[in-house]
Amino acid sequence: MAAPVAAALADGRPVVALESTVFSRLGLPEGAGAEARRRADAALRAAGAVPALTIVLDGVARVGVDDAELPRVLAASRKVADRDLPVAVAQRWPAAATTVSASLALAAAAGIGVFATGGIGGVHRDFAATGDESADLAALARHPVVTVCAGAKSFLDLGRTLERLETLGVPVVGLGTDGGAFPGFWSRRSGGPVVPHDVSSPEEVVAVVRAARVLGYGGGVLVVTPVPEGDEVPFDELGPVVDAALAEAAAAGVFGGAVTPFVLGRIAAATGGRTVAANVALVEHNAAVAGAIAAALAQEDPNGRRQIRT
Ligand code: PSU
Ligand code: MN
Repeated sequence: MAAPVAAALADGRPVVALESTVFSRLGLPEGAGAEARRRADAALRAAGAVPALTIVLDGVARVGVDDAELPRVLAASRKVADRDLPVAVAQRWPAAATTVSASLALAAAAGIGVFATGGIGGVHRDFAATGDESADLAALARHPVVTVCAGAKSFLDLGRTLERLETLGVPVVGLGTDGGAFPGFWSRRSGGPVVPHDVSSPEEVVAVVRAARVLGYGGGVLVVTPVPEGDEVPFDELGPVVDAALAEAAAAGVFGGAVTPFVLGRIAAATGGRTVAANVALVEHNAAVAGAIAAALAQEDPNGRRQIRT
């Protein structure tokens, strides 16, 4: 664990974990990843929270990196989900970017109660044929961490993703949603699915977390908040672009963990980079929201991290 993260946790000050896949070439084009990381970092610090970026470097699972190590984070070309972590460590992988599921595992192990990402993985549209469902969903249910995201990526089956979260028992709350619409990652709405519950403030998220603990629920809470209005790419416009990208992935025989990076890249190219700008803006916004939640948690209890874990 990085020294500033350990010190903040020991003092009960707010800490927010970040994944690294979204900032790496697997999530965003070069330059945009660096900008997203910088803006997320600044948003967290403005909220009074210490950022804890997770990654595997030289076979060590890291929670928090220093600036000198950032180029290695951004250049990581391999991604690790939670089940890959033991292999990455045992085989001493040089640089492996964490997904949401791996980040949640590391955040929980470190005692960090809040995590920010862009969009979570979910149930893929071709699930019936491939069985492809992101490990992110099970990890959300397993670890006692609040995850802040802009929904799930809209090339997924969002209805089924929400159904799985219900089955897994993960509370899902919307903050600042567009009339209760489930956010569509690059878009504020996603054309149908609604968020199970809305909350009105970070403090209300903390109240949900506290109630969950009192009721004996040991898993995570998912907070969905839409991309800021001026930064979205409207859902109607994205529909055909997403369909074409998925068809290309199928035609190219892309499968497994390679699907998400491939499809993200095709959609970025087809929108002339507008989804990239939206992605950077929503990551920054999610970090600001996560920072506010972590600050509210720490204020409620000087040992905020323990409060969410017990
Ligand atoms: N959100 C983004 N960009 C990304 C991802 C999320 O804005 O690249 C990554 C996350 O790391 C997420 C992963 O956990 O995609 C899901 O991949 P898969 O579908 O293979 O589980
Ligand atoms: Mn998958």
